[in-house]
Amino acid sequence: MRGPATGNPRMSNELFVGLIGQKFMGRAHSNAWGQVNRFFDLPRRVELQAACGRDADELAAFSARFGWKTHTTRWEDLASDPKLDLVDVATPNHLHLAPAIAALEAGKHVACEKPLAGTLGEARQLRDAAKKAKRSKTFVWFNYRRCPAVALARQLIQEGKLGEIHHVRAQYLQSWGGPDTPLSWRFQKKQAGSGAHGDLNAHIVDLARFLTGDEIGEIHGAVARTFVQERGIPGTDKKGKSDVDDTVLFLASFRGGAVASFEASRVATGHLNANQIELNGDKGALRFSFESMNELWFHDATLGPRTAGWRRIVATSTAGEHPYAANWWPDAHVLGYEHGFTNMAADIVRSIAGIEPVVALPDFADAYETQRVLEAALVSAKERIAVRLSEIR
Ligand code: NAI
Ligand code: SOE
Repeated sequence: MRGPATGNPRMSNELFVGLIGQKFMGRAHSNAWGQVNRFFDLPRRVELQAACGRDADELAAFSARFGWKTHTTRWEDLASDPKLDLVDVATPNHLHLAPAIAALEAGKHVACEKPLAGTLGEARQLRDAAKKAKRSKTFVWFNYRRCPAVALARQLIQEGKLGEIHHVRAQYLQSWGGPDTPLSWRFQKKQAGSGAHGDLNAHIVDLARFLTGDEIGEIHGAVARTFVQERGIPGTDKKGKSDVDDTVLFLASFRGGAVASFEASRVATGHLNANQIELNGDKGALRFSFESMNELWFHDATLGPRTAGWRRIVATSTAGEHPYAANWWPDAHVLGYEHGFTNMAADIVRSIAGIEPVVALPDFADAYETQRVLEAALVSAKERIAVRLSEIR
């Protein structure tokens, strides 16, 4: 059965998905779409219908491995395929805009990788296109929201366990960006938009907004540095310009009054994937670190100084009703990186069917707010000034 090329995405027992991107995120998303009906009871069965990637030689093997029915090297084929209900965009940042807008204009739901775009201008176009495509739903793969420990933190904060939040401190520290790392799209401003900032600060700004439920009102100061100016071009003995930041740090305050610090780096020697956040309120505090992703640390200050202290919660207990726990393994048979994506795929399918996700899903409008914060920090670093978010549209 063929659906309309424009208008309302079909509601049926299947959800036909097309994916653009066959490398890192292509693999993570393929795994999530392939696993989701095995672990979640959902109103629709995901069909891995069409995969798209630039590398024709690898694409056939990729499609066969992950179970995609068809494949193409032209992303335009996905946007125009009437069978598809949802197009999943997992390409470099400069290649989110065109496929996502084409898919929205064809009446499809769109799931797009983070950051929403490399630039604020492109992110705005995506937000506006999503608003115009009234029947389509949009999603952005801020996957860390769906680590059970992070989703639990959100629930505890909503229940008031932290009271009034005063401090948020977030870091995303990696160390793969030294001078020996060859040039790729990730180091080129035209393709990536920015470096560690859009790549890593995007995640922790999203986490901070998600966890607090508050919006950042002002950036007080920021610093951006590029330590490595040129890198080897793969397959040649030449070097090319590496023109994105390697690290960006900034201070901010939330509209509700909390103050925050953010730090993203690709040259933080000693750290591999230290995505970590701590929130301190007048009743308690929470902290999460992705390298121990099943754990949430909670300090309940209402217990008083005699017994209060940091408690380690292994956030995978079915009896404890930890988010997503019942869909996976017995208590503390811990989850990994890929489960965050599968949990998100489940919430996307639910959301398309009109069912509430376990915790809030970011759409293009939401991810645009994160992009405004990123832009404000860049302006702050460039101009050496404080920047109010109301100045960034
Ligand atoms: P990658 O470089 O590993 O893969 C990019 C893919 O895009 C390749 O399969 C390539 O064939 C495809 N591609 C490039 N140009 C194309 C074109 N014109 N037509 C069709 N396909 C094309 O990149 P990676 O790491 O998968 O990143 C992709 C996106 O995912 C980026 O926006 C990145 O920021 C985001 N990302 C998100 C992560 C998360 O935690 N949510 C983790 C890693 C990346
Ligand atoms: C590389 O820095 C990277 O893969 C990012 O692109 C992802 O968004 C992050 O989740 C892990 O690190």
